[in-house]
Amino acid sequence: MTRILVATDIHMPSPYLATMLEGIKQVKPDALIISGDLSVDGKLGDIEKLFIKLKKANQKMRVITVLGNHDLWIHERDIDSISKIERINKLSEKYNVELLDTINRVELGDYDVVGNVGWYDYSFAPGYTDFDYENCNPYGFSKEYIKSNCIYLNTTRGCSCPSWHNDCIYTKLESRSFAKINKEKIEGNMRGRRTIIVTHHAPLKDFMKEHSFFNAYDGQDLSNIIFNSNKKIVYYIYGHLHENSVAPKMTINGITFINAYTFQFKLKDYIQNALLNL
Ligand SMILES: [Mn+2]
Repeated sequence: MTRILVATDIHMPSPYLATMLEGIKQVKPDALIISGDLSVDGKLGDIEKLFIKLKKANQKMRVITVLGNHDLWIHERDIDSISKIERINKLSEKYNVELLDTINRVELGDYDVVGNVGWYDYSFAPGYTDFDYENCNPYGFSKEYIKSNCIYLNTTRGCSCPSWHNDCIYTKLESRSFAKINKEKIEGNMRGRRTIIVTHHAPLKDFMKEHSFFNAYDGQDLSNIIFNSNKKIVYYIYGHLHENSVAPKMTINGITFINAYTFQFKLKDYIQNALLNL
């Protein structure tokens, strides 16, 4: 039997890290799977701290992760978000962390684990135009206004528009193409064995509690991959929605979908709900 703990949206520096580390010590899992957003604003130092603490908590435990939108946010030394993935990959190799954004597939007992950040293609909030999204303009703010108010990642408290809305400023990616490529990679990396898919972004619109403009940034519809009976998906681990998914754990057509975010609040909940015995 393989014991897996799941975690998501740790957002280092994190108030949930202590709970997770205690959970790891008590459960002694064979592997920890994290569905992205390791950091709050993409600082490599914060990601490195997380890797060090996880390895310290249990040296034998494998750490398998994807990145999240916050991890792809760029700073001065990052040319674009793709180069950011490469930099985080180097860090992952140093700490023996298996980064699914660059590794196609890893094996866990009889299971394959595939995935990546996922991303959004704007299809989760229909009814708005491309112009609305591409100009980050839900409130009629100009792009210049949002840039001047929100570009300083360290002073988000003074920011008058939601920072998570500004991926189009903080990341250098063409969203639709990136989402499409990541979707194709996931499909191409499955090979008919029992599979765990991991993405940061949500794969089904039905998981979202609310329906608004901002849901465009929550994910993209992967139902045609997920519900293809040849694919043998057993678990789907995702994040990004924090406490805003309809249920942290739900089974649809034999596939268990897990967003472990709320389990991380209390040690008892974490140990009970975030542990999978394969
Ligand atoms: Mn996120």
